Amino acid sequence: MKKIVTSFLTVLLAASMLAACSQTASQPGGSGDAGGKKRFAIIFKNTGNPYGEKQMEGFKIAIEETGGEAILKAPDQPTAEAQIQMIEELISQKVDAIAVVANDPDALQPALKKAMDAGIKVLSLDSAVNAQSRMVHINQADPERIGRVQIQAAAEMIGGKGEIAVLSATSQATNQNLWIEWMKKELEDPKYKDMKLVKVAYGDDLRDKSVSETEALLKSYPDLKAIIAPTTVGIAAAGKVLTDKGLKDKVKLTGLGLPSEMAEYIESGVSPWMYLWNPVDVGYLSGYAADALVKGTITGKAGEKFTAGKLGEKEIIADGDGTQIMLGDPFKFDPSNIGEWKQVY
Ligand code: RAM
Repeated sequence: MKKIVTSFLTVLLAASMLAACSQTASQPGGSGDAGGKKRFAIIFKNTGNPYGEKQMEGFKIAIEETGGEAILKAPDQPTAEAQIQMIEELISQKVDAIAVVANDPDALQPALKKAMDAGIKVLSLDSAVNAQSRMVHINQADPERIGRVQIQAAAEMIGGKGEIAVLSATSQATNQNLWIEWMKKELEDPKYKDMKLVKVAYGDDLRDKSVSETEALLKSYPDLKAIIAPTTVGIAAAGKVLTDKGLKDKVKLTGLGLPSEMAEYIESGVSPWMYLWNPVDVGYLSGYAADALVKGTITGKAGEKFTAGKLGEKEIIADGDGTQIMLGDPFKFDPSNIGEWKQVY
């Protein structure tokens, strides 16, 4: 019996080695079985986030405009481990580029370095990986402006007085953590001396958790005057909780929201105004940057320029010890324009 099993395993092993060889042979230069097309992967933080879907949609449009094939991925949970597994799979599939919206700034480094060593072009967008793990980062807007403007908005909404809380995404999210750092710097200005940040809560960009974290904030801080949610999932969840509890006039809400999800709360006054950028464009710019990296038009160095389709010419600029490409400025959504924008994204 043992002999039969052993020889069966030997045959199986030989067959799988053959299969592996033929797979490698059919994927010269990494362009694989996409009919000679280059393959560009994007990995978002997690599934179930309409903002992420819009970003991936923009990436796909750009990749198709440039003649490539887009691979859209997102794990169920917003963890680094799940993204590492996806990166490993994409390395073995020999894709040409990987664009990642990181769930952790440092944890993806070994996997992304392995990808770059294998000749795969690596970039991050929206939520960055550290400078060693990428060739370039695609930034939606200046993090300082994004952070400061949210404190300025909350201060205006509550007359510069009272307790405020932040409802964020995950505790490891590079983008939200950077924005929160800038919020704290803005709060150091003496003009905010009567405002107090009592808590940063994490809803993990999961709808139910964001709802329960909002409820917990309201319970723990009965005098809370404002919630700042720098995440589209968080702000929509908080909007629903404040609406359901009839707290519109007691607790103000601002942050970063998707107009299509936030229109009802902007119109009702639960969130007097909020900010965002065009997530489709963040993905689109990333698609063109990935294409330029693969074609060798850019290598990720500051000063290099390329044409990003309908967005026109873009330049790579320094970002700490790495580089980035900036999309634009955060945009303010209020009752005067939300009706128009809710149709767009
Ligand atoms: C959520 C995600 C995303 C962030 C937006 C503002 O959708 O956390 O990364 O950029 O909010």
